[in-house]
Amino acid sequence: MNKYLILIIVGLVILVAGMGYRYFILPRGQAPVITGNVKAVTIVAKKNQWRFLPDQITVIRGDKIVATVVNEDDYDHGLAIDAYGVSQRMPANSTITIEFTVTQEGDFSFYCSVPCGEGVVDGKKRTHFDMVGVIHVVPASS
Ligand SMILES: [Cu+2]
Repeated sequence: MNKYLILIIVGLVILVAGMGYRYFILPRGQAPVITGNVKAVTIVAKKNQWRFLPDQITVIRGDKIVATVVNEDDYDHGLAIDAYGVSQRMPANSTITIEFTVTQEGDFSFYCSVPCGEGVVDGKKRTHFDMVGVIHVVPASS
């Protein structure tokens, strides 16, 4: 048999197996959801506070998140959300925009991905490692 014909048949078998898994085996709750809705959020790295505000964000599963991220500090920070493949440097005194779609339900942490030092805020020591937050992705029906 022609080797190209064999390659095409193998390719078709893989394609059909993938579609079969997606439509017949993968539980409905685990399939990615995309609503097409856009949700704008603003996250601010507060000046000399080593914190993101807000540090708790609730969004609806399937929405596209357009995050305006403000760095008020005179030094760089970063914003990383491992679950959604986001990792972006936030240059000093700047505003950046990050877009991603929250296709899966759950609580996903975000954090500063650039070592940014430490300081004392209201008598308490705060550091780079305190720059964390959570994105709560809830189902559309709740
Ligand atoms: Cu940091």
